[in-house]
Amino acid sequence: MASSLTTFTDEAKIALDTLSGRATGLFSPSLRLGVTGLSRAGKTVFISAFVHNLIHGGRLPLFSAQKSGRIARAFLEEQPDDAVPRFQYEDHVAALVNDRLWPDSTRAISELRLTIEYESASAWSRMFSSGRLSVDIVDYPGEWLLDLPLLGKSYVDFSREAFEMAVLPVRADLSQEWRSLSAAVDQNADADEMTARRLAESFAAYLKACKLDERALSTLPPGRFLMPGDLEGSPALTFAPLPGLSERRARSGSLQAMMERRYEAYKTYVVKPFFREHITRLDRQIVVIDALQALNAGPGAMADLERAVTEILACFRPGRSNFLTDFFSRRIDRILVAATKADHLHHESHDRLQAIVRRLADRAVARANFTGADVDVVALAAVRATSEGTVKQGRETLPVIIGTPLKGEKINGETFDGRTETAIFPGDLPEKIDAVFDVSGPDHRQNPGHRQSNEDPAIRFVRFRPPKLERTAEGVTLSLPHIRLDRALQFLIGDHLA
Ligand SMILES: Nc1nc2c(ncn2[C@@H]2O[C@H](COP(=O)(O)OP(=O)(O)OP(=O)(O)O)[C@@H](O)[C@H]2O)c(=O)[nH]1
Ligand SMILES: [Mg+2]
Repeated sequence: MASSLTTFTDEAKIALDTLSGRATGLFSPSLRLGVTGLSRAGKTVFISAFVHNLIHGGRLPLFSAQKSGRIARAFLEEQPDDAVPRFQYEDHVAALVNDRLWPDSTRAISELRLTIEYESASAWSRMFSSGRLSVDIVDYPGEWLLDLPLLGKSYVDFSREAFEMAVLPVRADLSQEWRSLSAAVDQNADADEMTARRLAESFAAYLKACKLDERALSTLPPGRFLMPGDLEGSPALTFAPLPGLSERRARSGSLQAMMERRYEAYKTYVVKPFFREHITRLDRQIVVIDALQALNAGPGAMADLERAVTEILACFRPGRSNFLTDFFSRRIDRILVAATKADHLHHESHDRLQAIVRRLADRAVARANFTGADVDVVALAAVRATSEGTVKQGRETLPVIIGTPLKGEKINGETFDGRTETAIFPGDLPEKIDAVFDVSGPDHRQNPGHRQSNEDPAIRFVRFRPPKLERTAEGVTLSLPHIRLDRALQFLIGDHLA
């Protein structure tokens, strides 16, 4: 009796929660905005700048609610999900503004609720809208998203594809050690924990090596091998693909059977809950990419970035798999693909960068056969670390960018101390964008993996410290400078404040 009573109250409570959730939703609408991208792409900096500019009334001429003075205030509120870590906004902003340091890498999911009080532009909407919008911002690793395709793949498929990717010229040398280790094991031998661990560690080391700066390759699944979160060392993360598997059922008790079971556990306990609890509840999505890094590494890295964006977009395609159709409770209607760090280029190149991202996103949309949401692109800098100027060199006047390179950064043999401002000529992006995608071009054929360090990259890429913020006479720091962040805001939330 007692237990059925609990069941009843639990159920009633869930029903009530849902009802009251709906009711509050009516009076104070909320919008769930997903922010994703591969590691180091710029998610944390983007969210910090997004929130900071709204709270502090930053200069946002392309964000119409702000421009027309209709935003009364924006402030942080308690987030709706108790079990998700909070996005540590205050820490990130303190690092950026006070210490002029970039925030630490975050590597897991986090959430923040920003509430905006505004006045609608039309008298009609003013009568019906609450004048409040809560934006729930969810920051999560793109690596985790790239796991979705695993749901439709058996362990044998996963293994075969992993080996196919590993022997491609861009990865062959990096995967060498793992492949030889795999070749030496017998998948039919008795399952052995140490063998499983050695293979898993070697496989993870190969996946990590692909991400190193000079390769700049995008990620291969399983995403948690790179971003384990709290699952590090669990059996669901201790498996690896095996070579040359047939479709025949693995012998029970064999190494293959063990690996297969763990692969299935990874899907059940890691991939599915993540999608159900987080991805299917999103309304809008921004995918942050580091296109400059890929451009610098050459067409192979660009092709790889395009593959990752294609797979990411495919995850948001409604009705993709039975699993997702069952769970999508909301529908994502807008997706923004944003190339950040545009402040590494002179403004003359910003439109070119945007054109490159447009091409990449268009191809990804076509390849993912994606419909159902508006996809837009932007080249932006969430935090602008540089200013612009010109330098005379002989008769020529060169456009330069001026900033404080991070301690230890090097240009032409000079190493910076993290305090000295310097002007650098960043280089131009090519006018004809075909070349940057052309994996059959001479640039790529000579060197399919990556540029040699002695080759001149497209852009001279130095990492700068965050900017020094101006203070007013009253000692108030002004908002964080940016490039086209307002355009991103307008696309992502502008229509909800109209
Ligand atoms: N100049 C400049 N650098 C940026 C900008 N955004 C990000 N960066 C650089 O990119 C690095 C990574 O940015 P994060 O925002 O931490 O990236 P993330 O996607 O959150 O990375 P993880 O938390 O590791 O997944 C920063 O440490 C900066 O060096 C920007 O707008 N301008
Ligand atoms: Mg982060």
